[in-house]
Amino acid sequence: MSTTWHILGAGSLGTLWATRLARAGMPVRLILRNTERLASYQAGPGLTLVEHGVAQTYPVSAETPDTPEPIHRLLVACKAYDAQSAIAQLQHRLAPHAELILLQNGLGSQDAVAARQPHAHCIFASSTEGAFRDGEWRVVFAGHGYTWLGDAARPTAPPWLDDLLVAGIPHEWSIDILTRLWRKLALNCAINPLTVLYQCRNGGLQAHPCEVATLCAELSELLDCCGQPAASQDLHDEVQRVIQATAANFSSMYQDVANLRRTEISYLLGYACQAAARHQLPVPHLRAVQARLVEQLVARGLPSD
Ligand code: NAD
Ligand code: KPL
Repeated sequence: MSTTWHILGAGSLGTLWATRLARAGMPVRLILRNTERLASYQAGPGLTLVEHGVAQTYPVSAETPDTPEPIHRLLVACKAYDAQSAIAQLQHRLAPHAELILLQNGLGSQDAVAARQPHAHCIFASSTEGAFRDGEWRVVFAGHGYTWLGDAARPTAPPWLDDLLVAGIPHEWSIDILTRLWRKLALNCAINPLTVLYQCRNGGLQAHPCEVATLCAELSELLDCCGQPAASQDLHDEVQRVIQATAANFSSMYQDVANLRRTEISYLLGYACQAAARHQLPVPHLRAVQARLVEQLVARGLPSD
């Protein structure tokens, strides 16, 4: 019997993973916040995945953090700002050397988790898949993509990647996962905040080429300073390509703000500005964008961290 996939966070990405793993016959258990959420879930037929317009429901098992069984493999699918406290709730259940697969975007939350869980085996992930919830316990698979997984401390791929293969989850083991996470952070820092400030789709940034170029120049210098030269290579070109390729889309940060949801600013622009401060690198444009973004968030009554 293969190891159970415990999934912490039954939101967009957590449901996308849970349904595909369950569909492939893997043992999956969702960990919901409390008995109220568990009762709400158990009152329905399970988790629904909408793919290519077709909805399929899977009766995935669920539990609360208080369930006594030990956890050997935990897919952490919470937002970056919730990851650490959500895992801490499960501290007593984590088996020695449990595997924690961290799906959070940006940087900062992964190190915070790893520092609190020195005996766990933390695997970092960076995903270009896209999903959103269109109802309670329902998720729409909106953008097919790839998930890179890696462990900066261990270059060897774990055998359970076969589960992902069987489940049809496109993935690759990456020996330079930090480079991937930094690169994605830089792309997100160059695009997402400006889409909030200009209230536009990604393509709207084509009207602000100088601002995009200046942010890319500062981000490239920062990546070099942080020992990430591969992540800084041709950053501006890639940012322009992404803006063009996703011109009709609203960035994830734009969508969070539009839906009055907390953003992951601290793990993107906040992390970049803190890293620059550590290296005494002046990044005046990144800081100015951060300040303008914080102002916008506060004006809308959203947390600024
Ligand atoms: P989400 O808000 O849809 O889901 C997070 C879930 O975690 C929510 O259901 C929330 O209730 C749950 N949660 C929070 N604290 C919890 C706790 N203590 N116990 C149990 N559940 C808890 O978020 P998402 O869109 O799935 O994003 C998750 C992460 O993946 C983010 O870092 C995001 O940036 C990243 N990501 C998302 C996508 C996407 O398309 N949605 C794509 C790439 C990366
Ligand atoms: O990842 C993105 C997001 O919206 O979060 C893109 C499309 C790359 C824009 O930064």
